[in-house]
Order: sequence, then C-alpha cells, then structure tokens
Amino acid sequence: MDYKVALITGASTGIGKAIAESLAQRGVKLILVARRKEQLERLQQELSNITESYVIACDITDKIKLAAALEQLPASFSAVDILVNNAGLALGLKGAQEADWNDWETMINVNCIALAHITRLLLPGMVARHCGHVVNIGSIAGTYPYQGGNVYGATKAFVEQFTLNLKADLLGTPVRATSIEPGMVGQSEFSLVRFKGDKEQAEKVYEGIDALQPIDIANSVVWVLEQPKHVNINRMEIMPVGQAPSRPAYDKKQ
Ligand code: 8X3
Repeated sequence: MDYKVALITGASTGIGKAIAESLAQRGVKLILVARRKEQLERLQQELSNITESYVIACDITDKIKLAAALEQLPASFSAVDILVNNAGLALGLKGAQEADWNDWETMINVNCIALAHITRLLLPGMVARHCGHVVNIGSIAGTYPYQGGNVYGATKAFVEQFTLNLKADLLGTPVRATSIEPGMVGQSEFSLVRFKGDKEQAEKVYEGIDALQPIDIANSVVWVLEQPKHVNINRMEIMPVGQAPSRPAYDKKQ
C-alpha cells in the first residue's frame, strides 16, 4: 500500500478495531482515536510487533480537544494520508413522534458534525501533500429507510452525500473519497449501543442471521485503498446474504 499513516476514529472496538488490525498487517502506521484510552492502549500494545501506533483518547465531538490533539501529532504521524471516519452510532428504534431528542442530537453530533470536522481538519494536508484517501463508514440505512431508523438513517445519508461531494471538490487532486455502506454487522457494539446496554434486545436483532463481521468491512476498506491510483470507489454497499433492502411498510387499515 502506498499510504503510510492512517487515522481511524472509533478504533477501540468492532469495525474500527478490525480496520486497524488489517492496516497494521499492511505496514501502515496508525493513529487510534476513541474515547476509551485503556482499550486503545491495549490495541496499541497488541499491534506493537507489526506497526507503530499513536493513541488519541478523545471524544471526537469535542472540537477543541480534537483539533489540539491533531496539532500536536508527533512528526512521524503528522502526514495523515488515510482518514477512516468510522465512529458513529445509532440510538433507539422508536418512531419519530416518540423518539428521544437527545438521542437525535447525539447522532447528528457524532455521525455528521464530528465526521465533517475531522475531515475538514485533515483534508488540507492531504491535498497539499498530493496524497490521501478519506474512507467514510456509512450504512445501508442512508439509502433504505426502515421504521425507527429516522435520524440515524438521515445521518448516514449525510455521510454518503458528503463523501460524493468531497469527491467533487477533490477533482484535480489525487486525493480519493469513498463511502462504505454496510448492512447488519455482528460482533460489534452497534446494537448494544442502540438499545442502551439491553443485551437481550441487542442480540435479538441478529438472531438466525449470518451477519457480516467487522473483518468483512475491514477487507472492503483495504480493497478500496489498494485500488490503482487512478481508481476511486465512490460507494460500496455491503449486506449479509441473509439481508435485503426492506419492502415498503404498510398499514392495512388505510
Ligand atoms: C446499520 C445497518 O442494517 O443494521 O448501519 O440497520 S442495519
């Protein structure tokens, strides 16, 4: 891989961790960003035989702290050429008329504002160095509405559209932009976070379904990064074989 340094948000678990492991195996140096310092340091330790990594334990919605951390990157990590915007979350599955406003605000802050902010901070360096790739982890929920998806789906539509617009603005530069849009991914905290720690409810979602695994998404990320320099994968939508875009819902009474 031509790229040397990757910054991954939400790197401590699930898809982010799998991406970190896959990039480490390809000799890419890593900046691991997440809130949980201990988990990041454990991952840093685990990967220490194969690559160097640098930990930023920070809530990415804290714009001041994040900007300061990026300003203070050690010289050997400062030329970030891969940005994987993986941090994101779904909260709740209630209809729009009864959903929790704070949940909506949190999803917009993390999935949209923080993602745009970190991209805005790192993009000028990529363009100036003529080298870079922004990989945004979206969701099939950004394309296919489902009941209770409301603001989560809307934030992921933002991710998809933001990526395509980045691509437009990056025309004339070698910097690439890709939106990876997974369906159901098991073995991650996604569902547990959505249902606020209710393990039973979280596990029910994947019952009887051979869901995607974090490594499947990591493989896709590596694949888009390894394409020849003249190739930009704009969007990649991935589902388990056992999932399909939902059929329109209906109310029999009407
Ligand atoms: C999550 C995709 O299908 O679990 O981003 O709602 S799905």
